Amino acid sequence: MNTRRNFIKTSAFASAALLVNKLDAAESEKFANDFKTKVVKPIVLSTWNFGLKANEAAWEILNKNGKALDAVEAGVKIPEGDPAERSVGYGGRPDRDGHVTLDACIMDENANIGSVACLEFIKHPISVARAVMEKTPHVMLVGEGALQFALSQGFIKENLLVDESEKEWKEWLKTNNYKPVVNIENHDTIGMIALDANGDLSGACTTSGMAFKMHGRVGDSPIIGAGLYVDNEIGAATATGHGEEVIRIAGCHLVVELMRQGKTPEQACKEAVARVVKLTANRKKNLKDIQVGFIALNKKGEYGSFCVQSGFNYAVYDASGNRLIDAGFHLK
Ligand code: SD4
Repeated sequence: MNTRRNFIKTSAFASAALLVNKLDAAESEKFANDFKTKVVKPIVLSTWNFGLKANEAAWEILNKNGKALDAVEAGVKIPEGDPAERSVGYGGRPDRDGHVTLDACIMDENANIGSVACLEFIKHPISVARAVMEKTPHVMLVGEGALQFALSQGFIKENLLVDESEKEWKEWLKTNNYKPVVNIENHDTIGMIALDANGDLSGACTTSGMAFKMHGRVGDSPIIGAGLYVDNEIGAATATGHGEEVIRIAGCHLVVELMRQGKTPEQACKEAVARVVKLTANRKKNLKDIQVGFIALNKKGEYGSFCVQSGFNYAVYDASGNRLIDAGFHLK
C-alpha cells in the first residue's frame, strides 16, 4: 500500500515534471523567438556630438557584417585623428605641464581587454590599446613603457600639441587655477559600444582626459570596468565626465551588472548616476561641479543613457539612421 502510494506519488511527480519540462521547452522557444524578432542589430552608440561622424566610420564596417571590435576601433579613430577635436587624440588639450597625455581602452566579446594610460606622442592610442590586447600577455601599459611598446609596433612618434591647444594652455597658465570644467565645448571623451550583425558586442573609449590635469593623472577612460565594460551575455556601457567619480563607483561594470539584474539600459544608467549623486552628497561635495554620463546597450540592441546634469548627448546609428539624442539628467 505504502509502496503503491509512493509509486502513485512518484509517477504524479514524474508526469508533472514532464509537463513542466514541456512547458519549459515551449517557453524557452517562445523566449528565443521573441528575442530573435526583437533584436536590433547592427547598432552603434557613441558619446557626444562628434559621435555622429565616428558612428559613420563604425557603420561602414557593421553594415557589411563586420566585427563590432573593428567597428569601434575605426569609429573612435575619427575624433582621435582630428586636430579640431580638442579632447581626444591628436589636438587634445595638454596637462598643466604642456604634455598631451592620452588614455584609451578596448574590450571585445570574449572579454579580451587592452589599455594604455598617460601615453604621449601617438595619434591613435586606441590602436595601441588593441595591440596591448592582441600582442602582449598584459592588459595595461602606461607612460614611457606604453610609448616604447607603441614604437616597437611601428606606431609613429609625433607632436600632438596643436597651436590652439598650446595657446589655451598658455592662457590657463596665467591663472593656473585647476578646476575641471564640465561639458567643454559639448564634446569630451569618445566612448563607443556596438552590437554587430553576428550578435557580438565590443567597446572602445579614448580621451586626452581633463584639460590641464596634473602630469601623470589617469582618468576612468582607460580603466576597464570604469570607463568601459562589455559582457557579451548582457550588454555594454561606456562613460564620460569626471573620471574620478566614474572610477569611484566602478561605473560601467555597475551599469552592465544592473542590466544583468533586468534593468533596461536607461534604468541601469540612471541607477549608476544615482550612486554618483549619493556618494557626492556623502562626501559633502557639490554636485553642480560634477558631470558624469553613461550610455548603455544590451544584447537585444536596446539602448539608453543618463547623466548628472544637462548638456550630454550621444549618437546612435542603426538601420533607421544616425541621430543625436539628448541624455536624461538628474540635476533639474
Ligand atoms: C577623464 N572621463 O579623463 C575623462 C574625461 C571626460 O568629460 O570624459 N570628460 O576623466
